[in-house]
Amino acid sequence: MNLSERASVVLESLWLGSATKPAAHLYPHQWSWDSAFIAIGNRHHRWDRAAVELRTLFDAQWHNGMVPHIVFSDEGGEYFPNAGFWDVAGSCSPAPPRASSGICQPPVHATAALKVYEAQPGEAGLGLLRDLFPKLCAWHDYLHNHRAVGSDLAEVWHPWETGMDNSPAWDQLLNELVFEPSEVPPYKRVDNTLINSDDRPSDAEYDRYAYLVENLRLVGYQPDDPEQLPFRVRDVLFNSALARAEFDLATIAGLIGEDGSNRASKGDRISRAIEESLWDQTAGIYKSQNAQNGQLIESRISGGLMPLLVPMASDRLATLVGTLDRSFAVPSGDDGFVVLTVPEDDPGFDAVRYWRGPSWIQINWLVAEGLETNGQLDLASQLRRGIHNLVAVAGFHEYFNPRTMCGHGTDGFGWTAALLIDVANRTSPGQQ
Ligand code: 9WN
Repeated sequence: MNLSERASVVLESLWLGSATKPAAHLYPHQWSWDSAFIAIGNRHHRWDRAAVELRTLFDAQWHNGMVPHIVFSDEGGEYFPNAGFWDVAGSCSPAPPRASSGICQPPVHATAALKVYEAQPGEAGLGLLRDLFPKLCAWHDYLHNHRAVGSDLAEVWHPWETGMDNSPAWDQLLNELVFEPSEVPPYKRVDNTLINSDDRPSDAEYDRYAYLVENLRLVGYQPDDPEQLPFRVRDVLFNSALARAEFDLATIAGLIGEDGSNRASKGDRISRAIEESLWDQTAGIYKSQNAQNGQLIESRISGGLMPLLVPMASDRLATLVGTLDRSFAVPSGDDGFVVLTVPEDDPGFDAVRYWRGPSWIQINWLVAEGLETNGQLDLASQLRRGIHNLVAVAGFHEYFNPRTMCGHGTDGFGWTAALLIDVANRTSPGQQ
């Protein structure tokens, strides 16, 4: 069996009937941005599933347009925080249509929908786009109307919304939270009973995650006054994904005969705000902003490369590619490289702990996509080869230490398998 076929077996084993769980035990329900990446992989061999995956996710869309970060499945297993802990039915009015979490994840869905369409650009693809278009518009409008507080950039209100949950970028904000132990609802972790706890966040971090969920639950996850929230970040990855998704939504509009000009102008506005507010010239990288005081968050993390997802001005592009090469790129095989989440010389770097250094395949895939968007075709190919080389040696893990070519976190991971399929379909057939 070649690597792509083995990846298909992984995805098959994770199928829940109408969506794919990210991993068999650690993440046993549907996750928002995982599903987008899984659809991007499935479009090559299981187009039907790619389409169902996106439809199922959007069936759980809230009345205010938010796409929740977890959609709980009856087929799924034990997870913390479970549906009861979020209690969205008891806390929100109107109640969301499905059991879900009360927060969201990076908006990569229009990008995924367009890629799924491109694999089947006939009536089936157009039908999917027609169904998803109003839902994608409502999702993006939720972010503009409820998350862009005094800025064109959307805010995240929990580290889990960034997708890079345990990044050192959030350490200071989490450490500065002021709360009584009684404000942390009782909970029991499951994750550290399933995999090596050295790979996972600490208990002190989980207390803060649980406290932030409780804070949001108390206001039905829809605060009247977001400025009172204790964690508010204008995350660079989240907003770069949104800018790209607006341009992709404009393309979708054109394909189905709708007017997409307002989507493109929203994409322009966000891109401009990223350039104006999130660029750190001295560090040569974009940084997220603490919305409470407007200051940039010091850590250099791979999320700061994501403005590549839209076309950039040539001087910044050259600087950013230099930073990528100097601080993030690690060789992977003889003819490729991959990107770390945190540079090795950063004080927050940890080679194996979740989001504090290792390479994640979806981040690498996004960077390759961004390099291609900006005409850096050789680099994009080397990065895709690096992804392929890493997975070929280490297997379908959740994330990797590229220095040792070892996998970490859980195994049999959904987006690793899916994006391997996508990468293999874009490189020479011999590599599959
Ligand atoms: C919390 C599912 C998710 C990914 C996130 C990743 C991790 C969850 C967790 O797993 O987060 O959402 O329990 O740690 O950080 O990016 O979507 O794969």
